[in-house]
Amino acid sequence: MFSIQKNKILFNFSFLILILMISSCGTTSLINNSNDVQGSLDNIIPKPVSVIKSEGKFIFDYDSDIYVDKGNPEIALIAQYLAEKLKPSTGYNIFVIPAEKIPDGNIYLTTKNADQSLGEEGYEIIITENLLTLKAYKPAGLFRGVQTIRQIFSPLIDSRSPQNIVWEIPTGVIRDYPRFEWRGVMLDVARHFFTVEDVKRYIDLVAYYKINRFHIHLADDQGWRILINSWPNLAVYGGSTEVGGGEGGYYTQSEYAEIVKYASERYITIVPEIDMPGHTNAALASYRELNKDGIAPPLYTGIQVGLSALDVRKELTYKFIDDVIRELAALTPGEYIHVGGDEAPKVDSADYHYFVGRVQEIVNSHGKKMVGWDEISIADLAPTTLVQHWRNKLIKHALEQNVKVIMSPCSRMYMDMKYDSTIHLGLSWAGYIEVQHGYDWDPTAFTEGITEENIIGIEAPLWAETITTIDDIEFLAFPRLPGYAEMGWTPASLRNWEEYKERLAYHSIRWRGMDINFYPSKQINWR
Ligand code: TNX
Repeated sequence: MFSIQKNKILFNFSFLILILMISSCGTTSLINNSNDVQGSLDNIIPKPVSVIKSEGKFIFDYDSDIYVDKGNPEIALIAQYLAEKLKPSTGYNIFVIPAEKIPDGNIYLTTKNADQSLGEEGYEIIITENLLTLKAYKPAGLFRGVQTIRQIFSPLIDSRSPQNIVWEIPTGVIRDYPRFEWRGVMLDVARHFFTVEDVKRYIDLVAYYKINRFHIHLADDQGWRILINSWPNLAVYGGSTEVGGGEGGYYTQSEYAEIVKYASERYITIVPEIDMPGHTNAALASYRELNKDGIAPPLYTGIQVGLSALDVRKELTYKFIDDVIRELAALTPGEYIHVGGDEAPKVDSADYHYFVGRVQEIVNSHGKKMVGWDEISIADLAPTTLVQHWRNKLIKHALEQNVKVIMSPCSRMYMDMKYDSTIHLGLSWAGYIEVQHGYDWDPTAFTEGITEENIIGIEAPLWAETITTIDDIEFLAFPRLPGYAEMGWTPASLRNWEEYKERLAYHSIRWRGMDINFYPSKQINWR
């Protein structure tokens, strides 16, 4: 312990000189107004359930560390994540120290004596002049609380180079927990392929806003993106292109496992989707025996929908689905597998009904619960099945069956819709979605018949017909995504556009620090 502290002093001494040398350039480029450097309890997104401010200040300085409960490696990992987030901008060497007695001047993460009513993801932050304590009943709650800690520091905390400021935070108490259990984003890696690094970056960015589900759309007409050992051509051939004819790509099973692990370290559950019976051209092109007429179609690189369908009356189709779901289920610790089910005009309704029933049985037989888009509502659904609601028509059949709904209405939540007509990226078939239009509504007052108790949560999809890089992902997700995250987390009574847009404005300082390519909407007075 002594040598650690000594190293730290040496390290910080040299760092101090470095900071003095570069301090003037670091800070000024990120902020336009010197007041914006302050730490604050006022600009947290999603807005917490309760924030009580008091008069004092807690200072995190060069000899501050992060303390954790002894004998709890899971908490130590969460603390390490926080330390890594705080190191670049503070320039401090921050240690994670398990201990029973916590010295003043530090951050302390604990599950001891936590209030059970905080639930799986709730947390409390108690900031005194001496200590910043984050308490949660479960580690997931600590992880969510860590995002709040990041956000109550000066917005300069998110920059990647040392900033020469005093890292002070106002004292107070925050008590917080989510409104909905499911707070998701979806990324389409089928229309264009995104690398493991891109996906991890997006996961890390959404974690900042307390998102806890990452739905990954792994197969569509234009590409199959996950290697299935029992049907290797799906990925090797079916993954060899993308919209516009680029080279596409796919994840090996170990790459997929790496994504799952990266997400789980952020308390985010991966929900994989294999879309069927429509949206299956890549599979049909890879195995001619899956086609009704036994003839494989060519690969497809356009953006039309509704062109393909599995042969739902052929037994081999179900052998194929069983193999795919079995391999995917084995790689996926989360409870849910998404089977798409959208836009299958080539399958008549009797056949479609039969198909969804068979697929649901297969998913359940591998120990998973099924999710599908609105269209699956017309089939007989198991009580554990979820329907993802993207447009109006069919959801009433799901409500009659009492299954839970994930809200993703396209006219408000599709992040692939353009902000307005001037935007080069995105589509507009469901309308334009400016930042306010995305934020200023409530999921329980949107579709007739859907009330709070029907809803398990919300999810913001990002389809990838027009996007090809992580910069593009960021441009469509920011600044809309934080608004959806707040809709999923914060009680409806605390959400208000006029107040939200001020908080959002401050986050642009954070985004510049993190190098996020965001859309500078004119609806917001950016900082
Ligand atoms: C509709 S939403 C689709 C997708 C497209 C998207 C483009 C849904 C279930 N199906 O196949 O990519 O529109 O916005």
